[in-house]
Amino acid sequence: MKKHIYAILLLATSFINAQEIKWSGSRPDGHAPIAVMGDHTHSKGELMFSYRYMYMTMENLKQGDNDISFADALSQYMVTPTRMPMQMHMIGAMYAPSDRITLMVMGNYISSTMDHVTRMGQTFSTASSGFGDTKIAVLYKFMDKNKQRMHAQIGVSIPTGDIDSEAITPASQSAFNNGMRPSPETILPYPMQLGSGTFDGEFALTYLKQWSTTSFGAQARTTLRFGENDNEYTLGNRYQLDTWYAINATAIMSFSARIRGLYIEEISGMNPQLNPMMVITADTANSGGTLINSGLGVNFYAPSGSLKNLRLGIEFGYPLYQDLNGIQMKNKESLTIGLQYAL
Ligand SMILES: [Cu+2]
Repeated sequence: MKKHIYAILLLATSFINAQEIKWSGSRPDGHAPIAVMGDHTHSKGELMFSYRYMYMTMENLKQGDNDISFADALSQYMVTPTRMPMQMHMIGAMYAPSDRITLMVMGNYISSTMDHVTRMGQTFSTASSGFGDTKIAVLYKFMDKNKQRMHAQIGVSIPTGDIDSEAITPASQSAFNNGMRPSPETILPYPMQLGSGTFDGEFALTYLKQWSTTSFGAQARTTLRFGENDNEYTLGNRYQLDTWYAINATAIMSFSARIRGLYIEEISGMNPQLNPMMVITADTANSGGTLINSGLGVNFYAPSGSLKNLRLGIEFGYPLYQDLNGIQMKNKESLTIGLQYAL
């Protein structure tokens, strides 16, 4: 009898130990700061839905890493943008057919406006909105021990976003009035288009580590564009490295700090409908660069009760460094708010 109790106790302790040394998603920092995508995998049979709202804004100009004035830009171009706020709604779903494999799909709706000033001092705005590119991906978890996890992502971005968004500008309106154009609308420059127009590969590698009340994560991610789109250009490849650190303040709330390094290549080719002398954003030399962004966030997680497995993440982003090719608008603050619900 004594022997049996001994055996049961031994089994129980080893079970508890095994539980303790595994990484756990059931804590506020079990998900990365909300602006990080594809940061976690799921256990077999789990289904998760997510909604993210993202607000980003760009304002004023930079040439390389120096601030420049609108007058400087207007000595080379007819028009310069002054401000571009962008909003994005992202709907995603994740499903794990096994403990190792999680499938992911994400769609988004984008709306942007761009304010401009012309060499003559006239101001005007353009806007575009619609569905962006659709992303599908497979996450493969290949390490899960000592409170560490690693997974790889292989994904593809399907070009469902419009690359022919149009708007009326003072120049296109006057050309139309003079009978030089069939319509007063003209195609918008590269940053105002909603998709890449190409099938893009998205690959990522994520490392996660937990301690009793804190955690660390790192993710390397790249977007590689394949081929040329119907408008004869290809957006630049993206290379991104995120690292973050989080502290669980309570069982339902964690705080996080994140740093992202981002390298974006220049657009190759050019849309023949765009005149690169007209506006900064229509010149492909003014695309791509190196950026370092920071993020401060908070995650809320309901471990039990009627809201069990519901998460809310909020992250405020702030650029620390930007070295942009040619002349481009400066990246400013961003805000990401997301809800995630697992079944
Ligand atoms: Cu998920």
